[in-house]
Amino acid sequence: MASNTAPDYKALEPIETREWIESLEWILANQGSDRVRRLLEDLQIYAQREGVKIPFTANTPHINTIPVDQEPLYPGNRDIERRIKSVIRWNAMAMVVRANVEEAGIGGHISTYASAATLYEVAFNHFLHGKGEHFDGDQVYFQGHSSPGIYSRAFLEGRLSEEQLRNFRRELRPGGGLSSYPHPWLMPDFWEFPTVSMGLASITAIYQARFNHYLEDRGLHPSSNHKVWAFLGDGETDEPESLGAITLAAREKLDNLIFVINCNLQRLDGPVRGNGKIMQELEAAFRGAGWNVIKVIWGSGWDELLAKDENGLLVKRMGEVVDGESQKFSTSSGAYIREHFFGTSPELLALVEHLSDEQLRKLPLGGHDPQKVYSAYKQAVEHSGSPTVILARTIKGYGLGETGEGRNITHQQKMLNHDELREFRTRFNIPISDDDVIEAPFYKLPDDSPEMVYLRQRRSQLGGSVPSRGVRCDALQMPPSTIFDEFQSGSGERQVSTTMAMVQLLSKLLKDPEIGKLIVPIIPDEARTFGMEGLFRTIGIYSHAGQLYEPVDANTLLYYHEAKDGQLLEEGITEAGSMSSFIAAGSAHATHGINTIPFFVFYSMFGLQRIGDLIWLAGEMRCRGFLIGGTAGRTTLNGEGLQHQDGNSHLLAYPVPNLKAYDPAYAYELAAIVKDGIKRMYVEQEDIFYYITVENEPYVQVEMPEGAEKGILRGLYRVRQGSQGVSTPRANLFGSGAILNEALEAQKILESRFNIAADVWSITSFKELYQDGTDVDRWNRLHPGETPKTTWIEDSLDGSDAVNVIASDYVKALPNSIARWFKKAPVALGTDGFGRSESRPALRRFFEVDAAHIVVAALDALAAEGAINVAIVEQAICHFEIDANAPNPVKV
Ligand SMILES: Cc1ncc(C[n+]2csc(CCOP(=O)(O)OP(=O)(O)O)c2C)c(N)n1
Ligand SMILES: [Mg+2]
Repeated sequence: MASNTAPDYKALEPIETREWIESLEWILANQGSDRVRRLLEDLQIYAQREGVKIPFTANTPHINTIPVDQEPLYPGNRDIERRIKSVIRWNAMAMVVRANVEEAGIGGHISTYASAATLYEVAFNHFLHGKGEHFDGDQVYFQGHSSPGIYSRAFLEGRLSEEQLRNFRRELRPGGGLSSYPHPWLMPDFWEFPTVSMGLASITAIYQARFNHYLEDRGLHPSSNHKVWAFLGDGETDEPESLGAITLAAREKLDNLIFVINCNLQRLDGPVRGNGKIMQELEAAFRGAGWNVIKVIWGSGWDELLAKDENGLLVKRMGEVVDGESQKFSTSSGAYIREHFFGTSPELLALVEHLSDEQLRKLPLGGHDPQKVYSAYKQAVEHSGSPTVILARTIKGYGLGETGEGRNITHQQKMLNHDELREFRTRFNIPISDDDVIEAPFYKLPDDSPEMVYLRQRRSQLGGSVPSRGVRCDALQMPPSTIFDEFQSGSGERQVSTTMAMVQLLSKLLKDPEIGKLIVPIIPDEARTFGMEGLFRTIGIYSHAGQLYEPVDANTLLYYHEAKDGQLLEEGITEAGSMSSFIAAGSAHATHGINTIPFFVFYSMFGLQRIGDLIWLAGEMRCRGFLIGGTAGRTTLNGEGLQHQDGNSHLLAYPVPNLKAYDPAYAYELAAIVKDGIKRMYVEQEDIFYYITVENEPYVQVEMPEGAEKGILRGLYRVRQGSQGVSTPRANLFGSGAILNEALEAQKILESRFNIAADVWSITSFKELYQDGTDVDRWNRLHPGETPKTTWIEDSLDGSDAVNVIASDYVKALPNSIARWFKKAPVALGTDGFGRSESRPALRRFFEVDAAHIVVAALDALAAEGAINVAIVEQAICHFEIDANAPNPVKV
């Protein structure tokens, strides 16, 4: 009788699984792995369509990505390389220890380079290309805190003197010193990329790699096989900029880009992921984004154990240990490792029973094993179609002995005691005697030693030393002045905003046969906001892939035109990414020997405020170019509301030493500033860059007054003189940007209604005036017996006795910062406070920068010195319907 119970499927499972595996085995044997992969994909699609939920995993097992049998032969002499590396390790450590013995608290890092030495040395000996005669070389971003190791190698290569090493972090000493971190401003022949503000190396390296393609695709630079290498810390990857642009790198197929992440599992305070696994987390993120991920976890000593691990228990154990525990194993005895790592199962214990505790303790990690590191680098440079990230497992403070290796305090360690110095010396075999070692002397290999011969030969084969920076391009010729001159005659009746003028000027520059092609317009998804969409068609949007689709607006004049040789970098909504493009283009004079001229146009509120650290980096890196802050001015950008309304950026521009900042009111001011910028940066090769705000309020652009150019550039000039009646009280009204119009209106009111003559002045740059003033003050202070110099403000005002009122669309700190050079302290009007969505007149009334407030401020100043009656001020307040008891806008 047939049973009506269902078959026991559970019991059948092993048979069923076996059958499937056998089928796969047959296909694998007869048709290869590709067919198996496709079959599995088909199965997956089928299952998914039938509603089977397949959990996503972007991870591979926690073992090396490259199987042992696919490792290439190591091409160099490992013994010699180890000896070189040992000496570099020693000097790097000695540099920090000595600096701190001499001057307690001078700082420096030992443990970062100690963990990364093999990662760097394999690269230096086999991969990093210098700037040979016909080759740009690789662009290498060194982890900032590993700088002692990089200096130490340069010392061995004979590029730095012992005195310089002794002066690590003592840059003001006679003979010069070494800056703490990579810094092209301070060491312009050495460092190329400032990296120590964590996260910025990653994003700038990505855009650098993309910019290299851009130059090649546009025919500005011959194609080359140089690579961009970024050495990063695992803790550093928590910075949003570290991972924020990795999808772009994959999308753009940047196979010229290699990240090496030093996974020592530690950051400054402790473990990066005590309760998790940072390498697995990063693997998933990078694989998910489309990168080629190479994990280098285990050193060669583990190979035989993994080969014997037939049932996968060891791999499983490797995968389940959290990083906090791994860190503990890296500092523990062999007995502890045996008990706690392998002791979880008898099979695992059996796997290592032939190894002594000492051998167990010394099982190396992948990032300290040159063979494993070499294999990863080789695969990375040969890989095509996507960027590569190498995740290399190391120990923080490797070689620093029991107190330094893998401890949570290791990041801060600056000193070694005598025993530790001796131990370090012995471990790395440095020929320094017991007595001498306590001084931590620098050690130099004899010039004719096999190590030095090898080192020189390797570097010369790879095209010279790295890092190395230099400017290798000729100055540009100045474009014809007609491009700029036509802005001097004004716009007639037409109302034009400075943004429109900027776009016109840019279009003219783009058409110039000499410099046009060198201009790199960069926009974070705001072309239409600034009226720049015309550029889509005229110069094209850069896309390495060209345009693979017919754009929806193909039948219109200004269609969205992507092209492989497109000139415009339309970056999407990423100010940080756009700024990174600016940095790549703005430093191409040094990196590639090309004078590209970036114009990065953005919402001014999302510039210095949002990406100030990248702008600071651009300064350190001696970048050149124009940052154009569009829709600027807290009351000029009306309607948008508080997040967009910028009244801050000009103040934030103050601290960046080589950034010039201008807030022009008129098209001719703008043209004069850009013209001067091109001359200074590209003809005279000054390492400065520009921040210029432009605004979206249309008004009649007037003609340039005779001889105004000098004042425009220096920050202040007179726009309109008041009537010359000698007896009337006088006022000087200063305006900046669009608020200049309010000052002009105030002038009319003062004269017609109150019979007070006023001169109107345009302040094009508070920063220029401030720098000039402080510079003059300093000189006078240090030259007490000499005729004092005068400031541009004093020269311009020429002893004027008038009262002064300064109004801008920015915070009052700007006018107040220049107050001391006026004969009579100016009244500062500005837009401190959160913005509002409103009309321009309402906003200017609210922030007290409209013509009425300027008039009242001038009258009040005159009343205060007794030139007019107070009642006149009261009448004016009443007449303009100013609510004297309205709250201060900064408080509401
Ligand atoms: C933006 C920023 N924040 C903080 C620091 C301070 N800092 C310097 S090193 C460090 C820890 C670095 O850890 P990791 O990236 O893992 O590098 P490791 O030294 O371990 O290789 C920190 C927090 C910095 N340099 N930059
Ligand atoms: Mg770390």
